Amino acid sequence: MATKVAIVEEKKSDEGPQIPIIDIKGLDSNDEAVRKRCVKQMHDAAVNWGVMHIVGHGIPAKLDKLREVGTQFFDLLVKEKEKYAKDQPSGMIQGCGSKLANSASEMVCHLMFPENQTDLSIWPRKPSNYVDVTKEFGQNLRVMATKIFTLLSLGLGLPAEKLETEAGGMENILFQMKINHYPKCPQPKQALGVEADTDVNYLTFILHNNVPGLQVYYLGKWVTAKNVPDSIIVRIGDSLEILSNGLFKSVLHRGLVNKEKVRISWTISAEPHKDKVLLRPLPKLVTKASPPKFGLCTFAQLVRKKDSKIKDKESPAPAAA
Ligand code: AKG
Repeated sequence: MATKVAIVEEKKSDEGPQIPIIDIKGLDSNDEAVRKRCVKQMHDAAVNWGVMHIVGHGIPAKLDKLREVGTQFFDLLVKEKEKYAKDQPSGMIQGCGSKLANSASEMVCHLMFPENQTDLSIWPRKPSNYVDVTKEFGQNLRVMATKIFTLLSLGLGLPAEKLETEAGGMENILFQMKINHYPKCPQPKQALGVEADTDVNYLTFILHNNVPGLQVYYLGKWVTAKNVPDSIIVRIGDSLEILSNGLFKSVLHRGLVNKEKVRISWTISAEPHKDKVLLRPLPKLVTKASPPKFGLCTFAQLVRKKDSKIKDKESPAPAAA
């Protein structure tokens, strides 16, 4: 039976602009006007917001199952979870650990797709159906990701498959699963679950246990993502902003903790292989009127550049001689 999670009452959720909701069933419609409307809605959301709620994806039952096994994993005793502890000194970045802004938080990470590159030995073994449920969800999510790339590609005036192919296709777009577990926080205003940042990847797919906390920055204000039944939130990241020559917005976001409820979120990052994909504005989007806004780089180079910018910001200014 699926775990039922109470929805925390959202205050002021109807005030001001809200993250757009896009029903992607429209892509498969026989009616051309419906398909065109769906493409336009997706394009406008990617350009103006860089984030959207996706509904009509056809996998609601899988979301409940995924929430159930993830929640059960975090209910395990610490000793059991330590079996999956990240081995950071050895460079192993998958596993279970605590690297969020709020150190009481925990997370578990592992590659989910392509399946031939995953290492099942580091996926949680408990609950016993974790692997099957997560694998099945991954296969469904991969299909949905193609639909999103297709809609975005058509919205840019490109052939349907162009954007995903340029992004690395089935082999070189990696899907990394991360489950964040944020304990209740008596002083939520003093702590952030995830600090404000943009994603460095192409797309992030997010679901949570119906406890709101994700905020995105829109027109000078933080907007909280409301609970939209059965939706998967999709955020645009820096790598897709580059391919679109700056047309799509890599959205600034942060994650809040909750005073009364444990918050769990599942984020699946779709990102380029670290050195097999060259990121650069797609040639069709570069014109005299719209020169390239970004240079050529691999994902590994982009990540390094971003990390060093963050470090520069954090390190104190050198003392005057
Ligand atoms: C992240 O882990 O990158 C997030 O943005 C988490 C979002 C959330 O907890 O809702």
